[in-house]
Amino acid sequence: MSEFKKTNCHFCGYLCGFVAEVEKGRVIDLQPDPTRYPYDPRILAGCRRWPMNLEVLDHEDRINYPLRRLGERGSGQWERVSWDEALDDIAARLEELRQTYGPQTLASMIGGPHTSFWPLHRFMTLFGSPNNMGIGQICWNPRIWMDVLTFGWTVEADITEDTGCVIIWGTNPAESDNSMFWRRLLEIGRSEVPLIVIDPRRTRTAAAADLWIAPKPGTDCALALGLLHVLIDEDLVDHEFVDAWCHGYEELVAHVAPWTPEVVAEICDVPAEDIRRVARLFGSAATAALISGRGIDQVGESVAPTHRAICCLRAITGNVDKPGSCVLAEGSDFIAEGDLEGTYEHFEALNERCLNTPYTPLQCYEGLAKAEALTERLGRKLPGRYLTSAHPDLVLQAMETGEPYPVRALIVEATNPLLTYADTHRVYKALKGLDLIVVLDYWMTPTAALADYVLPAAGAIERPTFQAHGGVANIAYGGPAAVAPYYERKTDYEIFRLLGLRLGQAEQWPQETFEEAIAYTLSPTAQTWEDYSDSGIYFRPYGYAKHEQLNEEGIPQGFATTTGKIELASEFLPQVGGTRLPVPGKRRQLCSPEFIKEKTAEGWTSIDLITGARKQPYNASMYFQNQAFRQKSPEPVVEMSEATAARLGLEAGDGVVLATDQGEARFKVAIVVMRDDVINADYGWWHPEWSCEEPALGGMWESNINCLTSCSLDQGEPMIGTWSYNALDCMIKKDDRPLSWEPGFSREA
Ligand SMILES: Nc1nc2c(c(=O)[nH]1)N[C@H]1C(S)=C(S)[C@@H](COP(=O)(O)OP(=O)(O)OC[C@H]3O[C@@H](n4cnc5c(=O)[nH]c(N)nc54)[C@H](O)[C@@H]3O)O[C@H]1N2
Ligand SMILES: Nc1nc2c(c(=O)[nH]1)N[C@H]1C(S)=C(S)[C@@H](COP(=O)(O)OP(=O)(O)OC[C@H]3O[C@@H](n4cnc5c(=O)[nH]c(N)nc54)[C@H](O)[C@@H]3O)O[C@H]1N2
Ligand code: SF4
Ligand SMILES: [Mo]
Repeated sequence: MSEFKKTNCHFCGYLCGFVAEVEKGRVIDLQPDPTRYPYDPRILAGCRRWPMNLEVLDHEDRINYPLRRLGERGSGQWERVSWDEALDDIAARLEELRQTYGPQTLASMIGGPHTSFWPLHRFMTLFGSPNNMGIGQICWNPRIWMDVLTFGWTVEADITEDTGCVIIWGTNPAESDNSMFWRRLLEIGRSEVPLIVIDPRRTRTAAAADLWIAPKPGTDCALALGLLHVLIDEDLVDHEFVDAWCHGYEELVAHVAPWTPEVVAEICDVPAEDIRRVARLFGSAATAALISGRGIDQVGESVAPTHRAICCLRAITGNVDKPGSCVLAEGSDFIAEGDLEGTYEHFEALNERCLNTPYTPLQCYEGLAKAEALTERLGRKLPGRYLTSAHPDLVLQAMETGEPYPVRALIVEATNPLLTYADTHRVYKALKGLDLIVVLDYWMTPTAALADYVLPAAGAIERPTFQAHGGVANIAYGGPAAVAPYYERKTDYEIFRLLGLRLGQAEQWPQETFEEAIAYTLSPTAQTWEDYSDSGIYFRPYGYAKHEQLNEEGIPQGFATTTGKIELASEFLPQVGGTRLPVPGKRRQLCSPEFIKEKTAEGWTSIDLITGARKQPYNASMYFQNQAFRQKSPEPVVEMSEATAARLGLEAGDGVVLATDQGEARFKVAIVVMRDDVINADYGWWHPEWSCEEPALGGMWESNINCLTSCSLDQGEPMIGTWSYNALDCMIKKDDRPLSWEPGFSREA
């Protein structure tokens, strides 16, 4: 007899609902669930990943039992141990290290939003360490910071019938976000509403647009300043809104005066007339929306000013919190991650040990406290652990040198840092020197291969899901597990809880299962776990013009900023080393002059580089196990325009090697439509079918673009510490050596 259970796919952040047919605790079939958010047949038809759920549940390469290292680190020799053996030993070793070096000796690494990270963060908090690393400086957070400090909270695009113009800036939802949002953009592209895409590559999103602007990478701040100049010059400003709700308009006017379209055209290498056209389309629409992404999140020094300038574009055109523009999210009704993590409760201890403080005065506990003092006025809690996450340059340094204190242990959850963190050689060396590494993953990865323990994580379908975006919006989606985890896998929550119980944290983990923890998270709301499981979503529609709502004293609540208004000129940022108004930063230089000279003499050419632009079907270093995907996209590629290829003497399919001071990686050339002065290299490539032991580490040294990148603070953004994966430089040369991805390649040859 089979049963039918609701559950969710988690192969992307969209978490589509499914119905699983379950027999004797095993899923025998899985079908889309039309009754639950966010069902859309077009999305499922366009998604190549979901059928993989069944295969992955019981894939022969999955890790099913706790593994303990035998032999040298990386030697690939493991023994299966029981959970008790593994957790008792890990806890004992962590306790010993804590006694010797203090709790800050434990660091952690996380990746993209593959799971709920607050259980790890809670564990770290209670252990006493602030040293969680991850996406805190490069994915999502720079935008959160600048939105919060300009508007008092985060903003989201609200594309409705009212929307009269859309700008998509440095994001390519056609590949990165196969969701309703992309479907909506396609409709906009076909309608009368102008759709503008700003991207050095002619992406599928750009192809759907009315206007494609391709600035030189990393010049977006100048472009935004140029747009502001035109809006002001041509009086496309919503004066009523600006007078009532914006602070520092006159300062902004003076600031952008020199940024004429002609000046900006020179910097960005786009026609001045295009800059005027974009400004006119955006400024003359009654309502306009603007969405940005990774293309401007990961550009080092310029990240904060670019986001600030974009905030100003929305504000002076009045496109804030009105239907069809960009709306302020609301704090969550359910318990926010900041509270689940215990960050605020243990603030003092974490702050004392925080490595970031003097280096990145915003991305640290002191910066968080200053921002929190503003947002708490409207009762909103920031996801503290992301916004304070430790800078990898500093943590790696503490691993390498023991300064300012030794970091000797590492927990790695849902990330593959040897492929996805900057400067692979450095990460590799640092990991090799540690006393204890614990990895939680589904698979043996190159990173897991270096661990002392690999713990088998339960995936979607086997665990409940609750995607809450750090609690910066009043929405969460997901649903229940269809089955108990297969074999001896456990949910990430349970693993951290069981470890916590062994380290004196018993009282802080009252909920035994992740399901109970989610039910507790929902407890302040009217929705129960059962309601949530049934509908697949917690959502309360947001209101508009919330700044006009009257507070208890009968005056409009305004914006949760220093001045209560939208801060075009920031009163806050100078307190943390920033400027009142956006000023573009310098670009990251990965190649030293000596290196360029030496390589040039050897026949290499210098060229601009962007990395990791999203493509289906892979996701960072994931899904390379899928044979159908591998057939469809068999080789790591570097994209370039036809003119660039001709200039470099290359043709489609040629092998090339890219290099910087940090290292090298090899790719195949693909010819696409994009700017002529830049190339785009894939990221995440390794061979899951090879064994992960040293020295091959799953083949990850060959085509790993992060062998070239760097997270060093010296050229990072000074308040947050953002490093660059875009707007980079590298050297390139043709390389005829066969790549291991080619058919017939033999490892022995
Ligand atoms: N298939 C797939 N989907 C994913 C992921 C994945 O790995 N694979 N990862 C997920 C994650 S972690 C994230 S953060 C999101 C990111 O999702 P997006 O923000 O949509 O990221 P990308 O698709 O890389 O789009 C960034 C775009 O910026 C452009 N760009 C690069 N440099 C510049 C620049 O200097 N200026 C401008 N204006 N544009 C620039 C690139 O050409 C690229 O098209 O995607 C998520 N979705
Ligand atoms: N050069 C370059 N580097 C980049 C980027 C870029 O564009 N260019 N993008 C950056 C960005 S935005 C991001 S977000 C990161 C992404 O970086 P990562 O998140 O490190 O990348 P993934 O390859 O998705 O690694 C996820 C790992 O987690 C495992 N996993 C998945 N789900 C779970 C789970 O529920 N529990 C556990 N325990 N494990 C799980 C997977 O098996 C996989 O090994 O990369 C960053 N690095
Ligand atoms: S769109 Fe994302 S969540 Fe939905 S089925 Fe595809 S991979 Fe899964
Ligand atoms: Mo990301």
